[in-house]
Amino acid sequence: MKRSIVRTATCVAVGAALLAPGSAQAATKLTATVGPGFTITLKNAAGKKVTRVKAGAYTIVVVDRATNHNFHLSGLGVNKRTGLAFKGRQTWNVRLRKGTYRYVCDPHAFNMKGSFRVV
Ligand SMILES: [Cu+2]
Repeated sequence: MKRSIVRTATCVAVGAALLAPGSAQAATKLTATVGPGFTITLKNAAGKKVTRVKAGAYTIVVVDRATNHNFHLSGLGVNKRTGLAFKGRQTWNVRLRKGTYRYVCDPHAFNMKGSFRVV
């Protein structure tokens, strides 16, 4: 009886340590969307267009809705893209560093593009 109480207390303590702020920073989630029309966007969890974010770990869910468009993100330490013919969802775990990052649809980079600052 006594032993099981000790074990329970240990589990709670370990769980609390994992959730403690700063101990293991969770990645910030962003959503990238391209297509089906000639649109490309990168939004935060609040649904706002990303223009400026803090350096750190990010999980980018890429929703590629067309086989004639792709999503290509590039910047310091990052160069990732979906295949042009690919249609579906991908999840990218990236570390964004200070600087400017750009995203485009490669075949339509002239007007399907965006950028944001990492500070
Ligand atoms: Cu395109």
